[in-house]
Amino acid sequence: MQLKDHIQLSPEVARALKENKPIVALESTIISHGMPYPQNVETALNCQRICRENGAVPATCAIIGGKLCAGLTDEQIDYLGKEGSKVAKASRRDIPLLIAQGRDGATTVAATMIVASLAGIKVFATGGIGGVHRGATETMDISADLDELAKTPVCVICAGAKSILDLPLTMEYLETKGVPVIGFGTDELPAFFTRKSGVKLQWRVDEPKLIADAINAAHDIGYQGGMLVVNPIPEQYSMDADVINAAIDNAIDEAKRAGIKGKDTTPYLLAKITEITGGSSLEANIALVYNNVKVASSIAAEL
Ligand code: PSU
Ligand code: MN
Repeated sequence: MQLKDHIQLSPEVARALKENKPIVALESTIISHGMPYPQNVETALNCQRICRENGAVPATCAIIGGKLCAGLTDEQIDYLGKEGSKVAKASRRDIPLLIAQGRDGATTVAATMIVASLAGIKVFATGGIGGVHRGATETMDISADLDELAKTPVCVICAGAKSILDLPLTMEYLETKGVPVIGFGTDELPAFFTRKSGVKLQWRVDEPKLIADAINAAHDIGYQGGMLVVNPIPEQYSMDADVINAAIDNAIDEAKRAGIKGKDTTPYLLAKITEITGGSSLEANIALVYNNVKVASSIAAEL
């Protein structure tokens, strides 16, 4: 088999690629493992709508029946949301065997970057990326998302990373790996639920056009790796730092006590935080994803 036999583009995505129209990739771990049903499905469908309203074609990515899919039907999105954690969480390391077994996988940021890149999609919007976990000096728990950003030429738009992670160490790691981290209208790394983290950024850009120019330049020169655009949660949805940080500390304690490890850590913490905050963190999470999809669409339109 060849590469094209492993990839399945939706008709809308295939047409947009042929006609060089703006396209935004979207991930599916956030659907199956990042949010509860039915908010996960509602959010995924709304992301697609927001893309279209902003002139871009949405390409929600997943592995379905062993195919690397860019562009899903509403039924497939509903399936990924309803099945939830029964669907494999698919990161880079899981791709070959899921294909070989003809199985389904909800793709993480790392795996979605791989699918997007193979399909020829340059821009990808999500909520938050994985990173260096707190205590990583002991556990070595560092998300494969970070190494993917150093390898695969896709620009990821996110709201920074949750402080379930060690944000200063995450930035150090990205610096070592040579990943451009660009603040969209900010000098500071946003902390997902809040607009500030205290971690300064090297680059601030206020116009989508300049980011698009940088993406084009990177592709022109065959630059290895992607870029990370960090876009703060809109003011009116940002959470009280003390409230959310207490919830996060609490969730991390519970994860430790329950002995959660490896790929289960992030989904466990996300669910716990939603539970502890009585859903208010989920509302903020959804709002910031929509905002990222909007910015990603405007970047894709300028390519
Ligand atoms: N952070 C979030 N929401 C998410 C994730 C991270 O705020 O849904 C998901 C993304 O799919 C990300 C993955 O790529 O978790 C990272 O998992 P890990 O830390 O196991 O690499
Ligand atoms: Mn991990």
